[in-house]
Amino acid sequence: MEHVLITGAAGVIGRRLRRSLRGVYRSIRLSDRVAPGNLAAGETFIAADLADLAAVEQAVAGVEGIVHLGGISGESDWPSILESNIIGTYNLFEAARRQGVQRIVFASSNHAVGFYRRTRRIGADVLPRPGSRYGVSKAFGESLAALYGDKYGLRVLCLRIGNFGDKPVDKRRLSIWISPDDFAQLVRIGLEHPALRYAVAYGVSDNERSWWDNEAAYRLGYRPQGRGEDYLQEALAAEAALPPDPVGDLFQGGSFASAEFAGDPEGRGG
Ligand code: 15L
Repeated sequence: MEHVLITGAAGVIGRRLRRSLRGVYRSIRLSDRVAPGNLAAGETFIAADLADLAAVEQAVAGVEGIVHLGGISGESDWPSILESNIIGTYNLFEAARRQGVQRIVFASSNHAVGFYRRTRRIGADVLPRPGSRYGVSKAFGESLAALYGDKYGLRVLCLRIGNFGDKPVDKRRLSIWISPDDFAQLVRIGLEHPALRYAVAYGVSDNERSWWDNEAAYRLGYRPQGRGEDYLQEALAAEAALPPDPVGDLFQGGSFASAEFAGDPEGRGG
């Protein structure tokens, strides 16, 4: 693995990942709609709108691996999700197939399973239970990844990312937080692990309160170093300042699941 493309490189995760991967691969191509101002040695930039298949094909040409972070990273209206996360993700996989790219790390999200209850401990093999239109688009991406893996032989790791950042910022994030270093470790597994074909794993650090059985990642050698509980007091203090969200508190997806929620939560969710 020498030539890698990061889509959505100007976003929060993309900016940190660039730092983590510096010097790891010979060349890193960045794509987004806007250029980052500070290209490092070994980095190049190509503008690409994910909705434009021809532009995406140009962006992926010549790389062996892609980290697909591009698209909308939160809830939005359906036309926007459709364009960026459904059509955009299709374009990315189809362009990769046409250009002979070997591997894709797909940034899925915990919101693909956001309507599981917090009382459940779930593995990566549960049925999708999205808590938002955004979550539906991530479940779609995981299905597309399976199709391109099984039919065309792409090697794909789908990461159901929890919450990426330096530390967990509230109570829910104590369960789902992932550190930038642990995330980079998972990305490298996706780009390099010789036995990887198609897998779904959780993008989460070693959190005591995790709701997820991340055996799929451990089997691939993932050894997370971050521990959400190290930030317990700060996270609980931040939680105290948040408005109450009794429905969100029931479900793993939190406010993504409770937004627009109609009716009684009794008997709802997985
Ligand atoms: C996500 O998928 C989002 O991209 C991120 O912004 C956070 O909101 C995160 O989930 C979360 O669940 O905290």
